[in-house]
Amino acid sequence: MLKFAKEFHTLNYAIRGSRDILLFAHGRPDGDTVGSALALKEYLDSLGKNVDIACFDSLPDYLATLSSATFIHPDNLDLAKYKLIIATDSVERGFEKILPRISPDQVTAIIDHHPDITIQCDIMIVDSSYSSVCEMVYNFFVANEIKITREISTYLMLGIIADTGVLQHSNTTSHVLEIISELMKKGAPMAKIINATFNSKKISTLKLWGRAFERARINQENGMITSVITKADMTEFGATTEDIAQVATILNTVPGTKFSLVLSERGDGIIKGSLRSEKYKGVNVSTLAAQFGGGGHELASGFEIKGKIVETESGWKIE
Ligand SMILES: [Mn+2]
Repeated sequence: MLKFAKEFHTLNYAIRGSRDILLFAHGRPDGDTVGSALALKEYLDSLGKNVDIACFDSLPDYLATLSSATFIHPDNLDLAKYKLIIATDSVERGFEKILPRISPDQVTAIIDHHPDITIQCDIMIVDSSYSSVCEMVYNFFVANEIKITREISTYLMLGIIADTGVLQHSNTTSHVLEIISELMKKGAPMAKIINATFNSKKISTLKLWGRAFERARINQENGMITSVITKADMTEFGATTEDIAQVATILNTVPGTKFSLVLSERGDGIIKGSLRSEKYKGVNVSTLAAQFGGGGHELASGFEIKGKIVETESGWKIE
């Protein structure tokens, strides 16, 4: 039997019984939170529901070719009017701020594939063995025998392509490839999705990457490849935090390294550490992230610390 079959049925029952439904996408939205929210919205629209998507940030520019959806800041919504609220992907990036404003007679649901989720909702569909929330939402559609339209297939593929790094990360299971095949049959434009998410690079991105790659150093003792990105770099190239996202993944491809660490300044004195590894390298980066109060997956995790990145004669250091 399909995992979460019971929860998927309960969620669909709640959907059918609610007229006003709110979907919640996490802050600094990525392809998975966007794709899963938009796929669900397509379905809810087809049922004639009143649906809004709440997010603390707007839809990123690079996804504008795939959707013209509007994300609404939660402060601009009457949260009390929604009978059902569904949060998708990495829900501890904003949803925890919404929950205290929800009354007990509203139904809440989480669909997430991040480990160590601590918030509690009425319907919990959380399992870190999935590649993406879009994979889980695909299973939701299958469990409820919901028709997967071309639009739904496009949005689901977006999330899977984004979270598997175009089917390259170790979370690309045979089941993921079966789903991709099904979504292609339904009309999902795979090349267009890959172009939108990975293949088109702004000049600001390339310049920032160039700077980060130039600074990369390998520690021969532990196999760590590391680099830093300062606030000044971001300003110089007009780069956004989205431009940083793939640096750690690319550094991790250098032969002979065991894992990558990219430290980037995010303003307000916060430095974000992004860690990546690969299964065959035998390093669990989530334990490293945990040492700095962070978390995530075995092969992709992160943490935040307070400080500033400063260049010294012997290299970079955190003050
Ligand atoms: Mn995800």
